Amino acid sequence: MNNQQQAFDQRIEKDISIEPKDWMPDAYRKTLIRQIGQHGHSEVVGMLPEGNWITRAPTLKRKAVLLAKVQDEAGHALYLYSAAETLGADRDDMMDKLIAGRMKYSSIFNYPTLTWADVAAIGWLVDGAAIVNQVALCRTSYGPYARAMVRICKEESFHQRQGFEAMMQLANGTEEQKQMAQDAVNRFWWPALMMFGPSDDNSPNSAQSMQWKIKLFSNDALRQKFVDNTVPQVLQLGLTVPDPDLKFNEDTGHYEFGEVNWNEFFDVIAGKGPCNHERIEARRKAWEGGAWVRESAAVYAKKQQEQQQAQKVA
Ligand code: FAQ
Repeated sequence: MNNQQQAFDQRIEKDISIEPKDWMPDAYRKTLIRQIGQHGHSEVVGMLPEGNWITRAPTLKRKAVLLAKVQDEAGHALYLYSAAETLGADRDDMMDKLIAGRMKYSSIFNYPTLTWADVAAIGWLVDGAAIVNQVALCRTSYGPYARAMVRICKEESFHQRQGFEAMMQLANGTEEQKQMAQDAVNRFWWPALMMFGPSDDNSPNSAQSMQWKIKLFSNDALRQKFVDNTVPQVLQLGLTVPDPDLKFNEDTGHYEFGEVNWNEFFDVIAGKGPCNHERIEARRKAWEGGAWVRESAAVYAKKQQEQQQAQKVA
């Protein structure tokens, strides 16, 4: 084993973060670019299902909150793409791969938001699941990713709370509103559980990512944590979890739950979910339509640089 590899292994062992200029194995770099890039894409594509409701939010207050939330998600993508760039990734290349279907984004954003209650469910359940995963990533071994996560988690917890509050209002509203809330839970419960990825015995990247401390907990461990956190919230709202096998195990202190529909999960990540085509099409249009903005910004930045250099010479 060479000295560089040894130094890297020791840092991982001692929980000392790996920084952009440190030597790292190529496969570690590649795994991080894959995960951070996909995470960034999830934030960007994740703006679409909720963004769809900005013009139809039921009150001015809800509209303002939703606008802020959707903008936060764009900011999260910027932190993440920047973190991926510190590893040598190229943003345009990542975008091209997303649009060509060669880079993934979270399965959850391939489901439609049929009613306002779905927007509340996304805030509460989807951001809730994202937090469980991301709190763990605050201690991930790559420094820029860990630091991005700290900032992102602060905003995600506001998102989760506003979603729960919006859901609470519906659950305590008219019979029709309560039914809307229940329908949204029925639609989003299982897809939220799928966000944690395939089960541990079917997760090809987990073993190596855990050895490198990119992932600190397994997919199943985080899924269990989410279920344990969230079932009491569903019950508090007076709603039910759409899982006939759900039961609390007094001995373990955990909820036992039914089998996720893994066929559905693998279909969705293979591009065959209800909204995959629509989501990628929306991203393609935005990327192509925004080309002139990127070109203008690049020309402006170059001019600024030239001016600064000219001032230095003078
Ligand atoms: N969807 O071997 P594993 C958010 C893929 S942020 C799609 O277990 P890994 C904020 C996986 O990439 C949500 N694909 O993989 C928000 C791999 O494929 P590949 C995003 C999935 O990486 C809220 C293959 O399956 N969060 O929601 C999914 O070790 C509201 C085998 O899987 C993150 O990205 C999935 N659910 O573990 C925004 C967190 N699961 O690449 C707007 C960071 C797995 O080999 C509104 N990422 N795959 O072709 C992670 O923690 C990990 O990447 C996992 C997957 C846990 C997602």
